[in-house]
Amino acid sequence: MAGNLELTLSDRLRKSPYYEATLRSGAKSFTIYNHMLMPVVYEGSDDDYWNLINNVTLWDVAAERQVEITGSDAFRFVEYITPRDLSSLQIGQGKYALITDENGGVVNDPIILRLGESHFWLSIADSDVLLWAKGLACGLGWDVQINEPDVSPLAIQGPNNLPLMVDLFGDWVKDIKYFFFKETELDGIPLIVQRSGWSKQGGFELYLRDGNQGERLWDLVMKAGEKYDIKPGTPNNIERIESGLFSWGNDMDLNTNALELPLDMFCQLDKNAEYLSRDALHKTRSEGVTKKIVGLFVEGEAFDGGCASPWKVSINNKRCGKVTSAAYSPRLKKNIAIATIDRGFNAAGSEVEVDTPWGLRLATVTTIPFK
Ligand code: THG
Repeated sequence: MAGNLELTLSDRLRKSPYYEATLRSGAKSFTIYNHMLMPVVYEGSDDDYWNLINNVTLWDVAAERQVEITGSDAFRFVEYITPRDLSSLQIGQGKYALITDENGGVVNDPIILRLGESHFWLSIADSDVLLWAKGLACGLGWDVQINEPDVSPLAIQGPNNLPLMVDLFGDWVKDIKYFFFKETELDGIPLIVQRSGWSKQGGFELYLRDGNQGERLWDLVMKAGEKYDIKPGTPNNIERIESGLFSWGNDMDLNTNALELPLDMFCQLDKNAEYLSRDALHKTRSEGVTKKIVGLFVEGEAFDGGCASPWKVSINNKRCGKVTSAAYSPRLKKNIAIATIDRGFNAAGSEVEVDTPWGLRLATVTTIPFK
C-alpha cells in the first residue's frame, strides 16, 4: 500500500507560523488540517511515540484554528451550538464539547475557551466551523461577530513538561488546573498558556497571538528544552488511540450522531440553555442509537501501520461496521482499533472479524478508554 504522495504547495494550503522551524527540526511528513499544513512525523511514528512517552515533545498544532465569537449574544450562541452544559464555564477556563447540527450530527469537537464574559474561542478539529458558525449567526440574526483571529497553538507534551514550563514561565504555571488558561507573554511574545493537549502524557498548549513570532517562540522553547532532551513531535496516532482520543474526519463526522460516541459526560441533553440539536438528540435518546463507536482488541501479529482508509468489520461474512483508526499498542502489547459497529454487534465482549491490510483477523469489542 502506497503511504506517500507529493503535494504541490500553494497559498490555499496555508503554512503555520512554525512551518520553517518544523522543517529545520526535521519534519518528514505533513497532513492537511483546516486547510493548513501540519507535521505528523519526525523520526518515525514509533520513535516519535517513545519521545512523547519518555521525555517531552514540542508540536506545531497551529492547524487547530480558533473561531472567535464575540458580541452581546456570544454566550447564548456558544450554548446554542452544543449539547454540553456551559453554564458553569468560567472566564479563563476551557471545556471539550461536541458541536452538533440540527440532526444531532457531529460538526466538530473543539475545546471551547472563555476569554471574557462575551468572548470565546472554539479551538477546532478539522472541519469548517467558521463557515458553519457564520451561517448560523446570519440565520439567527443575533448580535454575534465571528472570525478567525491570528492565533496558533504550540503544544508541549510529555512527562518532562512541567519543569520545562516552570523554567520558561515561573512557578505560577504549576497552579493552572486542567483545561484552565492564563494570558501571559514570553520575552515579549503574546500568549495564552493552557493546561491541555491532544495526548494523555500531560502538558500545556501555548496559543501564540502574533503569527510573526512563530519561529522565535519555537526556538525559545527548543533551547530551554535541551536539558530535558526535548524532541520535535506531533499529535501521535499510536498514543492518541491508546488514550482513546477521537479524531474528527476519521472516527466521526457529520453522519455520526453525538450519542453514538462514548462521550455521554459531555452531553447534557436536558441543559437549561436553548440548543439547536435538542429535539433530534432527545429523539435519538428515546429510540436508541443504530450504531456505536467502540474499541477493538485485534488478534494476530502486530500491525505494521495504521488505518489509511476504513477496514471492513463483519460477522459471519455479513458487514456490521468499520475500523476507522488502528495501531499496535506498545504499552498494552496488543493491536487496538477504534470502530463504528452496528446495533446488535457492538456489546463489549462480542467477537467480530476485521479485514486488515494484513489479512482477516478476529477481534473482540471493548470499551474506550482501552484497559
Ligand atoms: N487542543 C486544542 N485544540 C484542539 C485539540 C487540542 N483542536 C482539535 C482537537 N484537539 C479537538 N479535539 C479534542 C479531543 C479531545 C480532547 C481535546 C480536544 C481532550 N479530551 C480529553 C478526553 O477525552 O479524555 C479530556 C476531556 C475533558 O476532560 O474535558 O483532551 O488537543 N487547543
